[in-house]
Amino acid sequence: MKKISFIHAADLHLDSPMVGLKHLPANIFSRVKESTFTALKRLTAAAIEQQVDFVILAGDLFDGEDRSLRAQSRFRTEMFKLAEQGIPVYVVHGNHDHLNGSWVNLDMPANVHIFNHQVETKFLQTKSGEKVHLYGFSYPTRHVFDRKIENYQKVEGADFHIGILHGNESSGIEHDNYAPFTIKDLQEKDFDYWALGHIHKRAILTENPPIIYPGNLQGRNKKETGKKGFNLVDLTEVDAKLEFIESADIIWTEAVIDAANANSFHDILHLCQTTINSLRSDRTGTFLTLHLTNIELADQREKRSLESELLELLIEDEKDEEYFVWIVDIKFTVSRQMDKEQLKTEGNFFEELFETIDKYVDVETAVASLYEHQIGRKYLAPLSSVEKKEMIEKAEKLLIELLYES
Ligand SMILES: [Mn+2]
Repeated sequence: MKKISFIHAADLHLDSPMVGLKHLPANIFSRVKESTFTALKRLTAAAIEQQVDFVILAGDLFDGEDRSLRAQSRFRTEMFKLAEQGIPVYVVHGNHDHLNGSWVNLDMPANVHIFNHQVETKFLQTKSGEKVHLYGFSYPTRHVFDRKIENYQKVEGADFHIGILHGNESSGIEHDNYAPFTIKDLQEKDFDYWALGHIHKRAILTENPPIIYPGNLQGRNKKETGKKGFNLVDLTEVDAKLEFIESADIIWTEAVIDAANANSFHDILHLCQTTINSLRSDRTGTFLTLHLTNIELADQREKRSLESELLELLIEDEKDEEYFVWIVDIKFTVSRQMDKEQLKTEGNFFEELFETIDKYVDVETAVASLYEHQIGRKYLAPLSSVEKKEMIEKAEKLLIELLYES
């Protein structure tokens, strides 16, 4: 049976500046600066270990349109390793490393095949004789809003057809709508695999055929949480086998600690330490955003120590850890009751606000537009008094949070 194996990765963002991480100890800072390259090395090592037929990089290889020399040079070194093994690499450039940027060029070895700015087909015959057509294009400029998908046409004469596309699935509204497409568009092309890039969160849009966002190789900020890596793919004429391989050297994560039962600074410190140790990985560093909620410390001095000293204590022992859990951000929310008492002392406005809320009974009017909506009312049961009370409490909590932020 005909069979190919390859690695599909995207959004390497090599040499990403990792903004907002200035105050790290030197050794952790250099780990971060190095992390996108470490991830790439893990990819090439896996390609060699698995002896894949080829590698696909689906856009945003370089973080900046100037493609720093450091990034190009490191990339080139890794590509030479694959060249020595006879493993070709298929590259499209995306919105970050579009072709209109200006950079000092380092030539890549001949195993690196870069798609030009119009959709084109590249032909590969693998070592075992399978014929593959790869389709793709590189971004000519940063902003590509055209439906490039219309230019992808299956060309007969191959055993496998693989589309490479750096772009946005149209229903996704969180991201720049570059080279938009729908799942149906891709399915209609009758390809065997769609190697997507652009969205940094890993996603399998469909399994048959596989339409895949592998996510980025290394998270770059606190929004890019969780495991990061690439796909090892085995395709046969009848099915596809996907294996996700982790490549990130540092994982971003967040945790919420409910401190409602903590009666002292020491209790809270202990809670945090327990959480930190439970999050420690034995293979990567961890960057943690910590939310401490429902804090009810009555002692003002203990409360001040939370804001001024807790973080220092928690990170002290992490400086020399290879598998550190480093808190990059810590947020405190005091319990609602404490909050109200505190706020009341801050001004008449709050006292009046809470009085108004306590007297508020007319929930029906507030939700009238829902209950009068011709479709909505079919599905809605009348509100119980418990539900009404909950709604008022939630509204109050929301108000307090919004007022606190401002
Ligand atoms: Mn990207």
